[in-house]
This record gives sequence, structure tokens and C-alpha cells, in this order.
Amino acid sequence: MFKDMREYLQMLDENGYLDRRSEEIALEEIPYQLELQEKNGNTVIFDNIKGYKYGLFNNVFGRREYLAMAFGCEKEKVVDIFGERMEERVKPVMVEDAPVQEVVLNPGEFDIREFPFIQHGQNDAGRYITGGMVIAKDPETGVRNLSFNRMQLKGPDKTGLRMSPTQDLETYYRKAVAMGKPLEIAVVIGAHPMCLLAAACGPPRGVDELDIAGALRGEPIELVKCKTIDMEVPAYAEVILEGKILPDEMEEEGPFGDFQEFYIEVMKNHVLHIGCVTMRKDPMIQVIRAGSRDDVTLLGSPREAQIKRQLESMNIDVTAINIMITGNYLTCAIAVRKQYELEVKNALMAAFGSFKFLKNCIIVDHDVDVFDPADIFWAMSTRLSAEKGIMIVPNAMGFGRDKYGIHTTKLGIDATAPFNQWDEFERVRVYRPEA
Ligand SMILES: Cc1cc2nc3c(=O)[nH]c(=O)nc-3n(C[C@H](O)[C@H](O)[C@H](O)COP(=O)(O)O)c2cc1C
Ligand SMILES: [Mn+2]
Repeated sequence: MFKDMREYLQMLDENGYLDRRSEEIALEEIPYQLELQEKNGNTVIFDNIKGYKYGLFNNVFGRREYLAMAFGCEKEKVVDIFGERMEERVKPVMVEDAPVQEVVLNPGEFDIREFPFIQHGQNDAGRYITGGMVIAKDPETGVRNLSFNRMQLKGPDKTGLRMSPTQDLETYYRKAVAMGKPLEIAVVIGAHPMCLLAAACGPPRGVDELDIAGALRGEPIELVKCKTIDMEVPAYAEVILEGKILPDEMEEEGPFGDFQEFYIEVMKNHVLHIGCVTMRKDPMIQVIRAGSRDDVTLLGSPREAQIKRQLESMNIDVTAINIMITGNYLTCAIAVRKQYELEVKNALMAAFGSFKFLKNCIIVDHDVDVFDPADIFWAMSTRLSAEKGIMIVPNAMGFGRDKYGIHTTKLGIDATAPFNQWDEFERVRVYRPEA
């Protein structure tokens, strides 16, 4: 598979999926342009931003075809390949020569605000690092962890950093605090797409997600030693920020528009101090809007794979799955080839059991297109009997930031036709003489 993000972008370009926008543009104009780009589906590079030396890119997972191209498979097979590889482990390898260290900037020589990080939401507190993948090491075991964390720009070498209490990173941080030490982290910008996907997998603690990145890629990820901290980072990334989070230093951060398209209010969060920046000679910055196609692909792909595998282990014949319909991975549509009348309820329970944030799940027959919301509504209109087909499970664990208890009730919908009545429920296809 391609070596790095650049080769991936090149692959997209060769297939007509990359828009290189070279007209001069103000940084402030870019967020709206990104929204338009997302609607058109193409990946985009802005390489002529007024007042900024470097470019930025976005929408790297704009269409499902992109991952199919990456894995060299049909679009429908991505979820299976993802599921298989996610269970495998391929350890990284160390290298000496790293493009990401072509330029090394020490304190006083850099100002992170000179990179084209943008303000995404109208009421966001300001510019944020949104495509930054954090690498940290467990202070006790040394096991590495990958995660995403939003970082509010606060100075030349300082950002706010949000880690939720359920993140492995937060566990690492608490261990460091207990040992009276700062937690060293590296922020990676423009890592291999498979690294980014691995970072969002959230496997059980103790698994090095770089091993998953290697497995997804089918080849080890090349790492290089950091210059100022005890950390290894992807050698072919674009930019690395080497830094540390000090014990008990908290500052106000936010507001920030999150993936549900609500603003998270101002709160006390951690602070990152950056001691060194390394980068390519001509780095590009990746930005990822919360709730965007990129965001939901990162977080949704592993969950689709995991739910599908769970259902298949119960002999449910899953023909398609889409957890990205609503742009936030809280609602999933699954198509099945039904084998028993009542198995759909079991499938719904299993789906909720295998991914705890999942709030709504709708199961349709194999002839319904789970990638087309209108088709899902068609199935509800024509095949759902609400009395029999609706399942409500109150008081279950769901997405955590939930002041109003919106996420603790699961809604399961069985919108499949009655079993063995296919003669009556087969869909009308348009007449064609040869069919
Ligand atoms: C673009 C993006 C931004 C994210 N931002 C944050 C964040 O600011 N804070 C957080 O706790 N999780 C954030 N997440 C979710 C976590 O990074 C993700 O769940 C990750 O798997 C956590 O890994 P860990 O449990 O191994 O630490 C983000 C995810 C994505 C894709
Ligand atoms: Mn982890």
C-alpha cells in the first residue's frame, strides 16, 4: 500500500478525486469552502493561503471508494477487510532517515500559529489543531497509544488540549501525575491514512495502535525517534509537535463545535507545551472538522467492522452496513438477508451490545440501500409495523456527554418484511425487455 499521506493523495488525484485549489485565498474563507468540498466529495488541497507559507488539506475520506482504492477491493468489501486486518498486528520498524525531520525547529524558532490551522465553527474559541494524532506512552508499561485530541492554539508553543476521561490518553496522564511527572506526547499531522484509522479504533488498553496501523496497511509503519522526547513517530508524516502536558495545569478551553454539531461549552482543560517542531521542507497541514465525513469515517469504519463481525458470529447474514448516515456514528443502518422471523431483534440487541455509543439501529432487508436515507425511510413506510418492529431499551450506557439523558435509551427498528412472504414484498423493478 502507499507509503504515506502524500502517495495516498496522489492516488486520489490520479483517479480524479483530488481538487487542488491554487487560487489565493484568505485562511478565514477556507472553512466554508471545505463545507462545499465535502458536499462534492472530493479531497482538497489549498496551497496558496494568503500570509501562510504552507498549505492544508481536508476530506481525505470524502467517499467510500477511497478506502476501497486503498485496500484494492470493491466498495462493499472494505468493511470485511477492515474487520479482518483490525484483528491482526504488524509491528512498526525503526528508520534513521525521516522526511518528517528534514527541518528541526527549536524553541524560539517556531510559532505554531504560522501553520494554517483554521477556526471551524462560527462560535469556536478560535483556531484549533483538529487533525492532530497524539502518540503517548503508558508511564508504567511504555505501551504506546494513539488518539485524536482537539488543541486550541494559545501561543507560539502552547495549546489547550482536550482529553476525555474515557480516553487511554487520560489514563496515561493520570499515571504520570501520580508519578509527579509531565506526560510527554507527540502530535502527528499528516500521518498515513491507516495510522489515522488505527488511532480511532479504540482497542482494549495494552494494544499498541501502531501495530493495528501496520496491519491495516499490510506493511509495518516506519517510525523515527523524536528529537527532544522519548517517543517514536511516523517518519513519513508532515509535521510533528514534540511536547509535554504538565501535572495539574488546567486552563479554560472552548467553546468548540463538536461532532454532534453542538457547541461544547468553555471548560478547564489541559495545556500542551511544545518544545520542538520537526517537519518536511514543504509540509501540509491536515484539518478535520468534527462531524465531517473524515471524522465519521475515522470513528465509524472500525465500528461498522466490529458490529458486522459480531452479527456474523451469530450467523446473521449481513449484506451491508452504514453507520455514517447521520454524520456522527450514533445511528446505524444494517441490511440483512433474513433467515428467521425473529432474528432481527437479536441482531439489534447484539449491535447495541457491541458498540455502546450506538443509539439508533435500523435493520432492513437486503434489497434496501443502506447508503440512501430515502430508501431506509421507504422500508420504514412500507415494511415496518411499529407495534412489532420497534424496540426500546431504556437506561443503557450510551455516549457520555449527555446532560439531558438523550443517549441512554436505545431505539431498535426492524423494518424488514415478514419472513417468507417475499412473493408479496419483492420490490417492483422498472420494466426492461431483456430482464
Ligand atoms: C477528528 C477527531 C477528533 C477527536 N477529538 C477528541 C478530543 O478532543 N478529545 C477526546 O477525548 N476524544 C477525541 N476524539 C475521539 C478519540 O480520539 C478516539 O475515540 C480515540 O479512539 C481514543 O483512543 P484511546 O481510547 O485509545 O485513547 C476525536 C476523534 C476524531 C476522529
Ligand atoms: Mn488506545
